[in-house]
Amino acid sequence: MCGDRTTVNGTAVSTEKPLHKRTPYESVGDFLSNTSNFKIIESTLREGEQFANAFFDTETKIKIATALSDFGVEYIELTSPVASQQSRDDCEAICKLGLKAKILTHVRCTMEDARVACDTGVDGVDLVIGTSSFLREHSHGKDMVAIEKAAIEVINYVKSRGVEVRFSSEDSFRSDLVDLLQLYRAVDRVGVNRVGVADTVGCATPRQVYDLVRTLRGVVSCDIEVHLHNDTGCAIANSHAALEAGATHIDTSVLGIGERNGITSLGGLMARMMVGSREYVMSRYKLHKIKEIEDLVADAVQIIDRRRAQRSTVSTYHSIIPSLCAFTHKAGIHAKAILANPSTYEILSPEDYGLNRYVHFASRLTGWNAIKSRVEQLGLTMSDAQVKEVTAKIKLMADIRPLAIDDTDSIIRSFHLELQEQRN
Ligand code: AKG
Repeated sequence: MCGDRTTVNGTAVSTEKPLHKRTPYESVGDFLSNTSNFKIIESTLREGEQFANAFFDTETKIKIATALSDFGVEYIELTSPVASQQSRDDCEAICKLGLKAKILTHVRCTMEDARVACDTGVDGVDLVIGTSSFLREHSHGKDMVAIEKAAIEVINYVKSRGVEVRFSSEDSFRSDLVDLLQLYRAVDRVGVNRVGVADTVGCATPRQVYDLVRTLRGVVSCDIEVHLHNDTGCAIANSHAALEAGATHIDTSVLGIGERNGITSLGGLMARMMVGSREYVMSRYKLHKIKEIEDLVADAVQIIDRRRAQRSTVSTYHSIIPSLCAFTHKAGIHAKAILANPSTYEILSPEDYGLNRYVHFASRLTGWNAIKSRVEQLGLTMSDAQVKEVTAKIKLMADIRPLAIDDTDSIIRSFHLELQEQRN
């Protein structure tokens, strides 16, 4: 009855909906929907650091974290402190800034990682472990029983440290639904603060996201976070579908940067949510700051030229499908699995596009499996222990400045030379 006037306590009031609230697609509000009640977990400084071109020094991380907190995001997620010494120092430094946003760090679901994470002073720890058969086989080798046991032990530990804890199943959409629900129910029972659903390879459609989150909503009482990759261009639509189904937290990154084609972009999500939830968005987030933040990050990862060509409030870089980096794999755990079986982290094949797969091996996030593969490509021979030693040297250098392929190759070659000299 848009446009009607009615009387409340004797006073005539207009019941007409403001223009921005009217859409031709309005339906009876779903009681599950959180489209006007969600929180943002901003992961530019974690997922975004996994973007092929990203190298954030301490000063840049502090600028980005401060700008995001000022913008209004509720949480800022940082790279694992276990990734490198500088990652740990930066995490501690950001925790000490006293930002309004809560600071999280993202670690593997192990006691070793959780201990280091809790020692940094973060407000919350995001735990992750792969649950699809791809990742169970090629990443960590654990079955569901072992995953549940580890999850409960680590969650209890983080809680005992008085730190907020989230548990996420990597590659949720290619995991067995029954296994997944059983695992989520078990972690909910021990009092996890949030469970995370991850579309790790970007294969899910909005309908599949809606169905899984809605089912999960009936199984757990804790909050539900979603982490949605953009390989098939559905990340923003999937985020909206997740909120409609009852998700409470959405992971974003500025410009959508991340592994391969990245994840839900902060600017894109804001644009989507402004249409149906303008009041909520305007009450929490300083939208007028988004351009400044996008420029800050675009400068830091050197994609400014592309953006200038296509300026928009909806981030454009990762809307190019497949983007230049769609088949680039950077994080240590990704590299290990992708080298064993490309399907672990790819839903599309580079060959179909006439492109090549690239396993990044020159950053602080690089793991020893990627270096082992490079050592082999260079025709050199080293034991696993020696590869781990040279990986530590590469990470040390990568903490200081961005490394080119040649830099990494010369660290490997000179280490190999030293080994040969020791032998002679
Ligand atoms: C992914 O699965 O793509 C991740 O980056 C981890 C997501 C999560 O921790 O929820």
